[in-house]
Order: sequence, then structure tokens, then C-alpha cells
Amino acid sequence: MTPEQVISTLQSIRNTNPDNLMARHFNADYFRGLDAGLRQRLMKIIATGIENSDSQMGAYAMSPEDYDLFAPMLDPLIRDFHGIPEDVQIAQAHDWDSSKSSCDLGKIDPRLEAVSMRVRVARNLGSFPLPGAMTRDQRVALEDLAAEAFTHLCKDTNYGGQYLSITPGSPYEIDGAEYDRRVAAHQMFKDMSGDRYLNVAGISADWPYGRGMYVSGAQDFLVWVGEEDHLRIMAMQTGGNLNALFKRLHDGLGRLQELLPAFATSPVYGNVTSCPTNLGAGMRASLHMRLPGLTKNGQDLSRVKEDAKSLGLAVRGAGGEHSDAGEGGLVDISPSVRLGVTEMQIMQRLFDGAAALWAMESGSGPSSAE
Ligand code: DAR
Repeated sequence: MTPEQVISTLQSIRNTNPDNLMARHFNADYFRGLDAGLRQRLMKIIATGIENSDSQMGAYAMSPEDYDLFAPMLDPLIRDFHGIPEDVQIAQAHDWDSSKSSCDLGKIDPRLEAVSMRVRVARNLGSFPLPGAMTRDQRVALEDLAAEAFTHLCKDTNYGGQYLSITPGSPYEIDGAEYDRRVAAHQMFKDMSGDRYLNVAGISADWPYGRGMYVSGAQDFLVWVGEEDHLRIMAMQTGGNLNALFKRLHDGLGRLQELLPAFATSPVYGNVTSCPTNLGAGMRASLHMRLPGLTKNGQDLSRVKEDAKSLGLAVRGAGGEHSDAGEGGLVDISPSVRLGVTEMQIMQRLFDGAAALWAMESGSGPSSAE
């Protein structure tokens, strides 16, 4: 497309899809003012939001430098998503000290003592392009670096476990049946080549090369390699104590920082990620709850999404992004904002939000839909 065709297309998307944040903040004069090389580089970042007009964000960075290089374009949509006004300086702090707060869902209601919960952070190695711009060889080289680091975890009695690769010919390669079993167990990530947003951005390219998963012996600490970010480092458990979950993640993250090259960070946005929605803490903390009343037994997520939004929470189906509610209204809830908030603030927001939604479900709390 010529620059004027891009401008015209984005004007149309802005009219038809006002929630496409990239289209909402696209500035035609800024785009026209870039030289041809920079325009081509920016097009790779925003192509996903042009090809997929229903995008929520509509952009993925291709290198850590993109957030600085294209700040006039990207900063406004980052602020819009994370709710940071233009006149507020973005400052990403970190706080993992969970001793100051006790977030055990069993205290909300004994029926919440055994909820499924997961917290993950996205990290990218500063010495590689981001996943949308990697070659197949770079994807395999990064996986080799990660696999080497995991050999140390496997020898550590606090972790044990194994690395499972889906790269053809990898010494850690698993077969299709094992891959399917791990996906069904909600451990391994799904085949990315089915995600149209990631496909346009190049993030799912070269599938399945450079992809795999470390899983600890207790299966409560996992690391995805080569998904939407270089690494998705996560702790998971069935049980309501968020403090224990976050501590396990923080401990494992610390071990990986010792074993791997430096992670990509920005002086403004904190941890650098492919998707601007994950900048800052790079953290998604989530738990599953059955909310049959608020979801009309799983048939309608619209009301619970509105209720959750008023609490700063996002709601997904139990099967992950773009999925429907599960049996009995099973949904995945997580704090939306990840930039400008610390890890402990995210943990507290998840706990407080879960308590408020539970109260709405039981009819004892106010609902935004009333
Ligand atoms: N589907 C893309 C990304 C939205 C945020 N989720 C991520 N990063 N997994 C969109 O722009 O709508």
C-alpha cells in the first residue's frame, strides 16, 4: 500500500472499529513525515491492526528500540490502554515483597480455597529481535540458550523437571501425542499459526521451530519458549494463596536471570514485550472462578465483562484469549493494567477484584450493570 492508501485505510478502520487503539491514535501527518525506511519499519509494527480491524491494540513491536523510535505513534496508544494520562510521567517500579499483604481467597469464601490460578511474566532477551522479526535460526539459537539454562534448573532439587521441545530434530523433541497432552493439561501453548493477529505480525512464523516448554518436577513452575515473547515465565497452582504463587514465580524468575543473558528493558516502559499491553511488569495474574449468575451460566460474558471492567479486571473464557466461558460459567479474570503498577499492586487488584465479583455473584455486592 502507498502511504496515502495506508492513511485512508486507517481512517476507515477508525470509523468502523473505534476500539482499535492503533487506528485510534494513528497520526497521518506523523506517518507522512517519516522517511521510506522508517515508514516500512512502522508498517511491520501496525500491520496486525490493519489486517485485523477488530484488534484491541493493533500493534506489536519488532525490536525493543521500536518503543523509543516510534514513541510519537506508540506512546499515546500505550497510555490509552494502561489508563495513564498524557501529563503523567510513566514510571515503572517493582515490588515483590508479599509480606505486607495476605491474599488468600479462602478468606473470601471457603468455596474459593481451591481455585486454579496462574501468574506469568513476559521477558525478552535484549540480544535478539522480538519474536515478530526473528529468523528461524535466531528462534532456534534462543531456544538453545534457554534449554541450556533449564539444565541447571533440572539439577536443582527445588525445581527438577524437564525441557520439552517441539523443534524438529531437537534433542528435547517430544512427539505430537505428548504435545497434545501437554496442551490439554493447560501447560503447553497452542499452535500459534492459528492466531491471525500473531500471523500478520510474524510472531508465529517458522512454527514449530524454536518453541518449547520447561516444566518443573512439581509442575507448578513453567517457562514457555518462543510464544508471543521470547519467554513466558509462570507459576501455577490450585489453591487460594496468591502470596505463595507470587513468591514461587519471583524465586524462579531470579534463578533464570542468573542463568540467561540480560532481559530487554526500557527506561520508560520497564520490561519490554512484543505487545504493548504487556509492558511494565510484563505480568498477567489470573484465576478461574465460576460465576453462573453473572454469566447466565456461561452463555453471556457481556455483563461480567462490564462488571469486571469497573474493577480494573479483564475477563476471558476459561480456554484462554478469545475463548467462551467454561462449564458453570467458568471464567478467567485478571487485572488489565500492567504498566505503572508493581507486581504486588497487581496481586492486590486481583484479590480485591475477585472478592468484589464474588460478592456480585452472590448478590451481596453492587453491580455496574444495575
Ligand atoms: N489480539 C491482539 C493482542 C491483544 C492483547 N493480547 C495479547 N497480547 N496476547 C490485539 O491487538 O487485539
